[in-house]
Amino acid sequence: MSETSGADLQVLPANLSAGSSGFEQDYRFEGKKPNLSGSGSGSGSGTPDALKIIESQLLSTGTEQSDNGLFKITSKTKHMEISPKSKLSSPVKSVRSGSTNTTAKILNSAEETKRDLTEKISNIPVGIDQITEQVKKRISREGASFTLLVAGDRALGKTTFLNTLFEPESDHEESWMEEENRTTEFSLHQAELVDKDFKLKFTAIDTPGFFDTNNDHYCWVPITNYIDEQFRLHLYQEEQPDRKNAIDSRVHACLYFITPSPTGLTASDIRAMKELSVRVNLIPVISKADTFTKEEIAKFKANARKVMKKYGIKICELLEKEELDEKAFEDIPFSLIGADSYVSKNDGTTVRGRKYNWGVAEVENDEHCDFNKLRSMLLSKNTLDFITSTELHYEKYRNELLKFRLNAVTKKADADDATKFDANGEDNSAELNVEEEEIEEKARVEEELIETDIKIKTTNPLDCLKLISSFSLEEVEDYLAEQNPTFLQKQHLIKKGFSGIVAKQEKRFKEWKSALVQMQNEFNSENQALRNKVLKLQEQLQKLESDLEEKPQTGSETEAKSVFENSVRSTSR
Ligand SMILES: Nc1nc2c(ncn2[C@@H]2O[C@H](COP(=O)(O)OP(=O)(O)OP(=O)(O)O)[C@@H](O)[C@H]2O)c(=O)[nH]1
Ligand SMILES: [Mg+2]
Repeated sequence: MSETSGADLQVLPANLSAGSSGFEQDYRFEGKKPNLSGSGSGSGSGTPDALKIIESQLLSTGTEQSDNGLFKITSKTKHMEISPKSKLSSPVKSVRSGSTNTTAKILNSAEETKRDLTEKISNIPVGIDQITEQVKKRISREGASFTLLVAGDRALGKTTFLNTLFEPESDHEESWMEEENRTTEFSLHQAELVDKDFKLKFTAIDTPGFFDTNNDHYCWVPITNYIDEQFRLHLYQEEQPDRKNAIDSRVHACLYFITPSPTGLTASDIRAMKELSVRVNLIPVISKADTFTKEEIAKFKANARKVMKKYGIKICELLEKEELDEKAFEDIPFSLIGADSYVSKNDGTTVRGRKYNWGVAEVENDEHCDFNKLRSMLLSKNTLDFITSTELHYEKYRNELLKFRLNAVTKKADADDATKFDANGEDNSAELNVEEEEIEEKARVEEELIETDIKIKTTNPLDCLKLISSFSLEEVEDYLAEQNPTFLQKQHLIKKGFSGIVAKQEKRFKEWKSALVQMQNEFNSENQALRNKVLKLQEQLQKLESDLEEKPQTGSETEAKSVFENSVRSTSR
């Protein structure tokens, strides 16, 4: 992964403000100007106070804005009447050492004091309502940061969408087949949006199409790894003594580009969205909506929603809990048309869109696609909801990771105790060797560590912390690397390949062994035949010798005998 400024979104000096009037004038961009102006005819058009809405979201919890611009405190905020109570703290403390009578007296007087103070304070303009003003100021000072990631298969218009959102004019011909237009690595593009005194640091992350990951089954892994890594990074940063320079790179929303296939969602789409939806606010979008008719899009959407429900794919799962306007989700998956250039319509007006013989497919026309709805959801209406719900996703991840570390230590300690001493209490650690079954068992135990609820022996936070720290970060990283699905798949393939080689060699060995046995049998039978021949000859020789001993030998007979003996010897050899 690398961080690039990107050809599309080059960074401009901050003093180069974009636009010349109204909303545009109020924005200053570091990077290309985001397309927030809503110049089209859709519902998102004319959203000059896009960031104001974010600001109001930041302040919306239990507050509302009054006419004079100050913030009233609702019943929720009023609950913060803490000054009278805090003044009571010292009498309450003395109750512990005093008698029952004294306690009753103190409590009565405390009640009276509280009543008096409440009466007084409600008549004095203390200015508690100014807290909201303080919050507003703080948020204005600190701003907010929002990170959006785009994912999906190759050539679905991910980069074009980001360009459309940030509005750079395309300077290249449409030639996506050419290598240079393909996104081959994760690239981060940043822009600072400034609306009056509110700042939003917007980060867009472009990712390579799944086709380029060369692994159809686990196409989603690079994306989920990236999201998890940012959570871990945040967790590690939180543990640092100095967090001043900590960078929050967590992903707040993921736009998933669904393949516009006439047969509906593909298997890769389903697998990828299922994995993404448990980690991040997932917003599925149908790319290249201009390749469908209106009816087809409606049908595609309905079908996609049905399939997602069937497979348990939650759209912005945690965002849904934020008491949102239900309508916000009605159009999901949003249909999108991407175009990084302007075209002229028959009436002479220029719009961002794609020109065809039959007319123009407009990006910012609600009749043509949901670009405006998506933009307003991301950059104005729900920005803060995305940010706050990401905290919940992070909390879930953090909880699981810390629990895992804690449990791993507990289990490791138990396992050490169990394996180090056998039933007789004898140390057998020298005999331990890593067998394949053991590896499988290890994987099973590790799986269990995550899934089962932890039986932590201690509830003391300090002890917990000590235990967690004893499972080193290296061990965590090693474990996570080992659990990476692509790693497991590779491991499985290697194991399978290895087993194949072993089986092949075993077969060859068996064949070779049986051939050897056969050769040995043949040799033995040949040997036996020769031995029989020798025995026969020896018998003949003995017979001849006994015959010779009976009658005197002539010279030629002696010669014949020695020739015969020699031949017998050479045969037996
Ligand atoms: N018809 C149509 N074409 C589109 C649309 N959006 C993008 N395209 C075209 O599709 C091609 C691929 O667009 P990209 O934006 O490069 O797609 P990508 O998803 O970033 O591709 P990778 O980086 O390779 O994964 C380009 O030729 C775009 O002009 C759209 O909404 N409709
Ligand atoms: Mg791309």
